[in-house]
Amino acid sequence: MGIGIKEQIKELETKALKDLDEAKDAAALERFRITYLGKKGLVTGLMRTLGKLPAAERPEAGKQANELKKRLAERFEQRKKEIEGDGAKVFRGIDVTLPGRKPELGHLHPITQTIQDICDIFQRMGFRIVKGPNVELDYYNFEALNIPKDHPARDMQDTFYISDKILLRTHTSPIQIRVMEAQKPPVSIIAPGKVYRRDSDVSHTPMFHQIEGLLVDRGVSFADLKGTLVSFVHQMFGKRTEVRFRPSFFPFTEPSAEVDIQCVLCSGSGCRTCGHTGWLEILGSGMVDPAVYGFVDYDPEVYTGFAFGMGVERIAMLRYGIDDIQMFFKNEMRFLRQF
Ligand code: 2U9
Repeated sequence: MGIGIKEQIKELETKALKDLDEAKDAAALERFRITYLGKKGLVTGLMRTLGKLPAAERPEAGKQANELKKRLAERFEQRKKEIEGDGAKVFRGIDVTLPGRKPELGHLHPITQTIQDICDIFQRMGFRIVKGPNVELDYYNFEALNIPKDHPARDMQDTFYISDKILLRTHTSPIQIRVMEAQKPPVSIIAPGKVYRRDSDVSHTPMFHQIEGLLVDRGVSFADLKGTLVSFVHQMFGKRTEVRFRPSFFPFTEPSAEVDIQCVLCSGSGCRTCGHTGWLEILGSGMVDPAVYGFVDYDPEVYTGFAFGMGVERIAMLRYGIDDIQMFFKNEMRFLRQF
């Protein structure tokens, strides 16, 4: 096959593809078709010249010319679709006017939202947020909190022990002990975090979240505890919510009180959620037991303080009207999308 014909084919193809790329509308496209692919077009013209080649070169040259015609015809059809598809909006087969795929916007988990809202309230009252290790020493989790060796909470049945002296914290109270060990009063802190207990049924999960608070200074009284917690309840559940303090017992506080609010569902008239009492327990509290001060070297004759603790899942369940705690941990999108 003569070098001449091969080069002619190549040259024709280069020029044709350039013209095709430059064709921007149907009229330019039609001009292209007539110029190159029409009966009197350049490709047909080239094919006619093949007959003049020596017989031995004709088959290969014919094959190449046919392939050129096929390639140009294909590219022509593609370009036609691009231009005709949707006016000038289609570019290389992609309709650029179609609406894009909307990225799914996530949001915070309802438990995280509740933790943030509770912490915000106490932060505005001057409490500082502190964190601590989930894997704790028995000393910080029990001993320093005045929970004696034979206390039922220490039972293997209730606590996840890692070794004799190491465990998964069962409450966030060890955080407060660590802070008191490190600094002298005044102390006013909020300790949010995960806690672990060997419990699992409709109302218990082996891991849940707690928020505890501690305030220690000179002259802190039970009235300060009441004022702080009533203010919290009013900010969290609305300022018309009734609050009541009920005597209770915790090893680390004396005296102790549990805090109830008027049932958020029946407004106090009695329903299944409040056990027909009209009241819902939402947190525990009390004045820090002087025995605890002994462990952190605070003088109980000089300092007094109050502490409180609440389960975040319980608050979130009341707030959103959820009756199964397990829902928070299933990662079901239909559930989570509602918050
Ligand atoms: C120090 C001293 C005292 C924290 C307190 C409670 C009462 C309480 C429970 C609520 C529901 C735990 O999640 S729950 O099961 N907590 O009732 N917590 S007083 O008292 C402290 C903490 C640290 C140094």
